[in-house]
Amino acid sequence: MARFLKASPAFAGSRPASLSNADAVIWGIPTDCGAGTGRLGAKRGPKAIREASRIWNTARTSSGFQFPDHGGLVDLGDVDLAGAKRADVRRRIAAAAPPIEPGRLNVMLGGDHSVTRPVLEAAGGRWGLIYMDAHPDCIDAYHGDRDSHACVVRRLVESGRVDPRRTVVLGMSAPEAEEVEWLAKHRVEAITSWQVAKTGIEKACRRATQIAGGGPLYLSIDMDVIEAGSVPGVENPEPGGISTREALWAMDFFGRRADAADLVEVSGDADPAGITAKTAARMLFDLIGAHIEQKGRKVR
Ligand SMILES: [Mn+2]
Repeated sequence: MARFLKASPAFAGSRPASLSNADAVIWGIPTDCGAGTGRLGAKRGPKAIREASRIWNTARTSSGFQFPDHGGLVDLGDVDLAGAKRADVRRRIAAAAPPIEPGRLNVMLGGDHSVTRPVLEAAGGRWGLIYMDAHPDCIDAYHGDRDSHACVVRRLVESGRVDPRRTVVLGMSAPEAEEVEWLAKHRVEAITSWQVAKTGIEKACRRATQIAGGGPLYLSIDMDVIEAGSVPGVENPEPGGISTREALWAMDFFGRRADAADLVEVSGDADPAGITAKTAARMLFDLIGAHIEQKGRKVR
């Protein structure tokens, strides 16, 4: 069985090229099997984001870097989940996940946030984690479900795949009491959206890298980290998040530092005017563009 289904359209700026010499690889996991705390539709996220990426004629970052004509961004398409039951989804992700190689930024498009866990589990090793999310996702069980997208960070720490000493939640605005307690107990730092407003996004990003860097670094972005009014098309919109401009600045910063990333929770069903998908596409330009730009500088 094919592990990937070709994406149509592919992400803007991508080229059909071999994975072995790509600067970055993008791939999608179209599922919302771990969702259910709000509105569904994350399974249509990868398609919505790819379509939005093609609205502009030029693939260009907010800082002004234009994707090269022969850039090494490869879009593998979406993991084939046709007919997959929930238990199969994790197996199919594990079988399909492209290996994470040094110097080749690995970018996964969700899907609901539960897909981050099988991706990191397939990657092996022990990771530092920057988790950009309004929610710290460390509930023990959401209505009895331990595989819910509300439990991701807790499961990753328990399995040892993520080092709690090198984990930071960035842009938190809506934790549950149980989560605040868990974060304190495991000494996982959370930089709230209020702290970002107070001291600025640059300081927050530097602090996050200081905590999570110094080893393999994974960046996980839930679109609900951004203020609800700017990204209404997410499963759980939260007022009071970071701004779109702050999120874009963070992409430029982390694109130069992360080994792998994901962007999740764009709900294809609840995105009036497509603004959430368009914002996600621009964030990915900035993240991937920063990586390619920096790599080009190193070669020269
Ligand atoms: Mn969230």
